[in-house]
Amino acid sequence: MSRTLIRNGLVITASDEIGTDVLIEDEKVVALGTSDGWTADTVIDATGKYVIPGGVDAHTHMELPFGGTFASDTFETGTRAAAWGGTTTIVDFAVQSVGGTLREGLDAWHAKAEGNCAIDYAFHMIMGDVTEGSLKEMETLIGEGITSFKLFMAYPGVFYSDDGKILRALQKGAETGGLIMMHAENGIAIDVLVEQALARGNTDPKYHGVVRHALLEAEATNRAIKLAQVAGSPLYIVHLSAIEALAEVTRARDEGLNVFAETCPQYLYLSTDDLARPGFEGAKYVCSTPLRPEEHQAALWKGLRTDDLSVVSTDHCPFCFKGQKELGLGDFSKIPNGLPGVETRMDLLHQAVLDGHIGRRRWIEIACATPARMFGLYPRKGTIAPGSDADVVIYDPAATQVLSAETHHMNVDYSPYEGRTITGKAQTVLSRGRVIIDNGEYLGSAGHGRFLRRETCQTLR
Ligand code: DUC
Ligand code: ZN
Ligand code: ZN
Repeated sequence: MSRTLIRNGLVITASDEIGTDVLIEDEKVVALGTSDGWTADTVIDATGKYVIPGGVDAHTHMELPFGGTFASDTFETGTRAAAWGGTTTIVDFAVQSVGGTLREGLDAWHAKAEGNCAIDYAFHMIMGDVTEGSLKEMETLIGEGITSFKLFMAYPGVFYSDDGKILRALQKGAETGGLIMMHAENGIAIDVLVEQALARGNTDPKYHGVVRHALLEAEATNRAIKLAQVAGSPLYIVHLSAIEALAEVTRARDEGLNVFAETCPQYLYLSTDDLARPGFEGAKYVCSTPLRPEEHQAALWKGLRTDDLSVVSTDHCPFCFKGQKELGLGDFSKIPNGLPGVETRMDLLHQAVLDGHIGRRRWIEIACATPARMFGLYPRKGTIAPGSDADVVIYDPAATQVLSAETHHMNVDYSPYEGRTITGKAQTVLSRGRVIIDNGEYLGSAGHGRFLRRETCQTLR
């Protein structure tokens, strides 16, 4: 048995901040307290540092096929980058293709991930084809720890589900405990606006933000909420970016409905000004839902404080500028949708603590504890407590760093935050008791990360 002792740090969880020591045996946290009399093989001095749970990023897309190309991070490169940024669990999206089964999609994702991950991983399932068969398969998958299912109201002809299919999936979710995650944008209306914009010669990246109108996010969010209400099902809205959509979620929650939503750092820190950068630079900022005008940011921060937004995940879906984003030169609708972010989420949210948007415990709540609870991983992940996996980050709240593609570890040739200075950085990262990052050195290995079978949602009211 190996024992690690982390001494003299400030342990921060979603509920507490305590100056205490942490004892780890093999892969688990076994005790918090005063370490007098405790023996250990390895002692980590965390004086002046935070000791926080490893981040849980509940929304990533490693190797996602999209727009004729693939997201540029593999499970190997993407999970390694996550580790550098203090994230020790990802929940990625396996994809059911049209005409295929959930099983085929899940098997393909297991094959991509197994033996390649630096940190632990789990899967949601994208239902690209809601049929009698795939609805039945939901039950089987829940038994295998795939307990959440993403549907799309956008992308007609690719991932899109109509209202009937959505209602059936929500009903199945209500029956089985599977949580439906919704990409809430009215894709049918958006496609009309795309066609009209291109016909007018409006081909630049900034038009991506214009056609994906905030009201079409709000309308879809409202419709998804009503369908969930009819089905008697909880609902989780992914990557919420618009004030108007947040208002729909807030109203539903005020009515007492089990409606939850996440936002992502790009919506908190970037805006349509970035999409409108000169030349083709704006393509670096094309994702869906799109970036919004800057005034939406204050509403999202408020939503995070009031818990109308419960989670910050990344929607990490990187495409290189050269050769991938460039597929949309002359036609914004052909720019692959997605931004990198798995490495920078914990630090950008720590910056939000310093900027006064959220408190320290709320930082851990939205980045670690709630995503773990929402997706059935708590308290194994998302906290530091006896019995939890020893996924622990020694975090230096005073270290400064300049975000840049030159220094990041994600497999993508640009940083959306190039040149931005932020304060705070993971110094040492443990995944199930093993040090995988230490003072600027990667000590992990592909294949250390294990597949996590998840329970059903633990957040229902
Ligand atoms: N949004 C993105 O930006 N990328 C992948 C899929 C999605 O919904
Ligand atoms: Zn989506
Ligand atoms: Zn996504």
